[in-house]
Amino acid sequence: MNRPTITAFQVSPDRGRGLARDMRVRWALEEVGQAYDVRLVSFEQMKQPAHLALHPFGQIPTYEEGDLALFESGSIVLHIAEQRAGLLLPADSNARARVITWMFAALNTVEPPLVELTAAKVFERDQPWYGQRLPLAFERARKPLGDLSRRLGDAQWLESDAFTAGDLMMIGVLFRAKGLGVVDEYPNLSAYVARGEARPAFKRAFDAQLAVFKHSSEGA
Ligand SMILES: N[C@@H](CCC(=O)N[C@@H](CS)C(=O)NCC(=O)O)C(=O)O
Repeated sequence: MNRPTITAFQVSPDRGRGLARDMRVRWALEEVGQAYDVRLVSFEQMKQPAHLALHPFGQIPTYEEGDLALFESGSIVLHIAEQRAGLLLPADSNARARVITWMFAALNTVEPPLVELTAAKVFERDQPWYGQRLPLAFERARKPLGDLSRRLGDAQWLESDAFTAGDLMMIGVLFRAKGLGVVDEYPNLSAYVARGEARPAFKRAFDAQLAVFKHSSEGA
């Protein structure tokens, strides 16, 4: 693999709490032991043609490696996992398909209502219908979380005894939602997230994104 370059916020609105989606890409790179470079972009730069050529929706993260340019954290993590077979994706093709299924479940089933709940709590607070909307948003987030909690049960990881890209993506999604006060209604999910956070690769990724924020705020 050529050394990749990813993009991240120049000044992350989360103040280095690891909530921006470059975190899961950094984590995957750390898990497979791939060194990488980071290009920091401002909100203004993200909407300029140069960045839009890489990311049609004007967001981070992006991923460049030789001739390849990717956007979407799920696609990027899958690509990284595929480059180093056996580390984040099992060799057996059925097991691999199951892991990829969990990646889709994380991004397609679990994350959307959590993003909606975040939007409700953060951006809709001043709306006259906020009081009615909030409980609905909580209920919608609880449905997939409750189902996931039942499925995970007492298991360490989703598919087998080994941590996979499915866990990385699911924990990446749940980790972002920790502050919403809904994931912690499910103690086994909180413990699952904590197991992910305890991984040395997670810590290295977290520290790297925090260092960017500290550096940017020192310069401000
Ligand atoms: N589905 C995309 C979502 C990317 C996304 O929402 N990125 C956020 C940061 S976490 C962003 O760039 N926000 C700035 C903006 O939309 O202007 C992914 O998973 O990569």
